[in-house]
Amino acid sequence: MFSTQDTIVAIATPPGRGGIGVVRLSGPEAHAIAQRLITRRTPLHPRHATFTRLRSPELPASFGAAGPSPELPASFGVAGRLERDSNTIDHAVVTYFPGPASYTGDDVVEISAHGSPVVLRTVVSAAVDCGARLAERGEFTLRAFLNGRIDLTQAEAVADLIDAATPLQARAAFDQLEGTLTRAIGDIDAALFDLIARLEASVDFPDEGYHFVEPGALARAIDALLARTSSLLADARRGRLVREGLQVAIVGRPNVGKSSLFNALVGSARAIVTDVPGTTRDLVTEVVDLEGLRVTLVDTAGLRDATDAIEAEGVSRSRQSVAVADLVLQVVVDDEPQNIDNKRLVVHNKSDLSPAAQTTGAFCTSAKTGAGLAELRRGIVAALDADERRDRPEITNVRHITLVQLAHDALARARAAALADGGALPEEFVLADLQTARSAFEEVTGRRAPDDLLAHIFERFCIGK
Ligand SMILES: Nc1nc2c(ncn2[C@@H]2O[C@H](COP(=O)(O)OP(=O)(O)OP(=O)(O)O)[C@@H](O)[C@H]2O)c(=O)[nH]1
Ligand SMILES: [Mg+2]
Repeated sequence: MFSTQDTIVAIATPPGRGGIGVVRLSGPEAHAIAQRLITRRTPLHPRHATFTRLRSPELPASFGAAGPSPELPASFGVAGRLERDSNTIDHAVVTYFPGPASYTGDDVVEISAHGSPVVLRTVVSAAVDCGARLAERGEFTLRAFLNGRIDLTQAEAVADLIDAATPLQARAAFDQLEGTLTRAIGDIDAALFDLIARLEASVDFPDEGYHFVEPGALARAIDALLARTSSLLADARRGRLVREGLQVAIVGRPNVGKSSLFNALVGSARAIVTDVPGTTRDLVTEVVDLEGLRVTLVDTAGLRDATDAIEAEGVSRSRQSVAVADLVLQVVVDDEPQNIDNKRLVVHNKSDLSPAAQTTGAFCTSAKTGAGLAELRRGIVAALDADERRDRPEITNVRHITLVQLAHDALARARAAALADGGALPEEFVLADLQTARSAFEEVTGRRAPDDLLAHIFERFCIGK
């Protein structure tokens, strides 16, 4: 399904305009194609940045008519002579990374031009004219995986690192990219492999009555593996929270200032605020970074007997968001009765109007003046129990967690089988569960990865990654 025989091309920088834009080529023809796109005649020196001009072998008439870049200063002349060739596209810095020591493992050429979508698209289509194919989403990273440069967890870490919304997420993704999870799984897998090999030897020579592994020792060896999977899984909840973030719902009666508080915490006038009770009707969400923690804030419709069908739907959504939230901010303005539970913080808002009305244990804020907001932010982080989450978890991705859990369960079954009937059970029973555990680990790292799994994982990527 996936070929690495052709040469792929894509814009690697984000869409839009910028100082620099990068076009990336990867594949056997990358160097030859790049050479046709630049005016410099000498071959590109590996891993050296080369300043040159980009030219298009078949330039669309419209681009040529507008003139390449009339405003370019003559002092920018490359290779001695300023060619006002109508095929010239831009100046560029071109770097050639010969395989296998490149990002993808193939020959790679990176062309850094000015960050103009028109220029970059022209470079890409010129490369296609020279025989390259447009890259699919994540295809550069997929090639790195297929060429054995990185394993699947590291490829996934690239996407996580690019998507990271908080520094903590970015660090956890970077650790994974550096191979922390690869090593943890690799260690377990090596021990498992050794155990399986010894058991298989016993199975292969049953007549000798020779047991390579004594049941007690077998159970102890499995225990050691179980301890390692347990410690990975202990990290998992925290890991998921770091990766996926937490939900904090802001609820309360109409007009108490929920949307105003939401806007103050988000730092922009995201939600509509009016003095009409029942202003907010739908859920409004925004992701904020609270002391490194990714938090999705949810503003909700005020809770009351709804006056129409739209508001009724809004109120029902408010209730749902409370049910799924990790933490609820209950906003009040007077001493109304509150449901107190451990996932709820009471926030007494409009403190500028009624400073006296203090509820014990409540946060006192004014969305209008900003008073008490810093304390509320700290309170949210503390309530989310964030301190213990500040360490970088080894495992964050649900796919990995599910597979490690599966391996863990299989190991537990293998241990039980090893000890059953005082070790009288044939080794095959233990072996079957150990093999199940092993294939789960292989699926984490991608050593065993069906094409549809790969397609699913790389769909998440952007083009050019
Ligand atoms: N003085 C004062 N006014 C506030 C404060 N917070 C909000 N308000 C005002 O209270 C009114 C209602 O604010 P909203 O933020 O729309 O209230 P809400 O709880 O979202 O209301 P619904 O969406 O209708 O449930 C607006 O006129 C705000 O300007 C505050 O801390 N002090
Ligand atoms: Mg509102």
